[in-house]
Amino acid sequence: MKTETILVTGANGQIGTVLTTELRARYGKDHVIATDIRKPEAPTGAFQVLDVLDREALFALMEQARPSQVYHLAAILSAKGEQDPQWAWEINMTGLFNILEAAKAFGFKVFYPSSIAVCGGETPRVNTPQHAVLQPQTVYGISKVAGEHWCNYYHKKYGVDVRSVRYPGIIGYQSLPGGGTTDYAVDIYHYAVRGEDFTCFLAADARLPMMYMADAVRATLEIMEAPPEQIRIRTSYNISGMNFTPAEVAAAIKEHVPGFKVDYAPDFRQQIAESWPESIEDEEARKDWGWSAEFDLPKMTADMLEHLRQLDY
Ligand code: AKB
Repeated sequence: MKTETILVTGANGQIGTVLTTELRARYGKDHVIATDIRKPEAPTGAFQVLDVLDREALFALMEQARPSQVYHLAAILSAKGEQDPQWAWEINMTGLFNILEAAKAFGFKVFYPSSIAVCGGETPRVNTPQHAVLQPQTVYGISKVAGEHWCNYYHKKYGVDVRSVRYPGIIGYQSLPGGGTTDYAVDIYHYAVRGEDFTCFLAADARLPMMYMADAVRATLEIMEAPPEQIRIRTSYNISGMNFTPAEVAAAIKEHVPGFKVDYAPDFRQQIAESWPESIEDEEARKDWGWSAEFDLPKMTADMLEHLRQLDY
């Protein structure tokens, strides 16, 4: 087992919960410090309350813990960010600045999650290339584009080893998302397993890039473990898993849950979805650090349903 100390911000979130568990399996539960703004109901290892906006507290924790890697997941997502744009900007940008400044001072490696939300406006929507025009339409997307460039700046100017991927919508049975435009694709499975009808907040044909949690966590760990010379892009890498519409995921679920009913009531999130890609081209990640997704829609659906059926609702 490896013995360095790893720190995760936003560890109670959708990806943080699963990534922390995986890191603990690899590094030992006391070598992975989970942090979040609130305590989890049942901590599964070392935990510290941390507000990423509190630079003094963040520096004190880094000084004391001396992590070798920090996974900076604390952020406000696309839909929630639109409810209070300046608050979302403050959390997403000041939080990142505090982490990058601490990385400069203490010399740890950083993982920064970007998103397909960097796309918008004139970005090509089909097989979106790595190097495309980025005109995001949400404050979340604007903060992620700016964040990617600040990561690149800290790498070039101060030598901070910061690595990043643009996550598509992430689907997993272990945790619930909060405040995103792709959240429907997790909720729909829970409704199906509970035997309830589902109303989707996106239109039936709103195609978006998605990825199963197992692939997303593996991508995160693989980019962090790659030799530094293989990480040529220090803004953020496109990574692709699968893409589908709400109607297609509903049909995939109906193969296992024949009576499942879905209707559609698109709200403000439909407009966000329409500004995002339908599919992603990830040649650079494949070439540079060997990225390749394993799950497609049928394989993910079978696995999601199998795990969710074990939950006691
Ligand atoms: C969201 O929907 O905001 C996120 C994302 C794609 O970054 N899941």
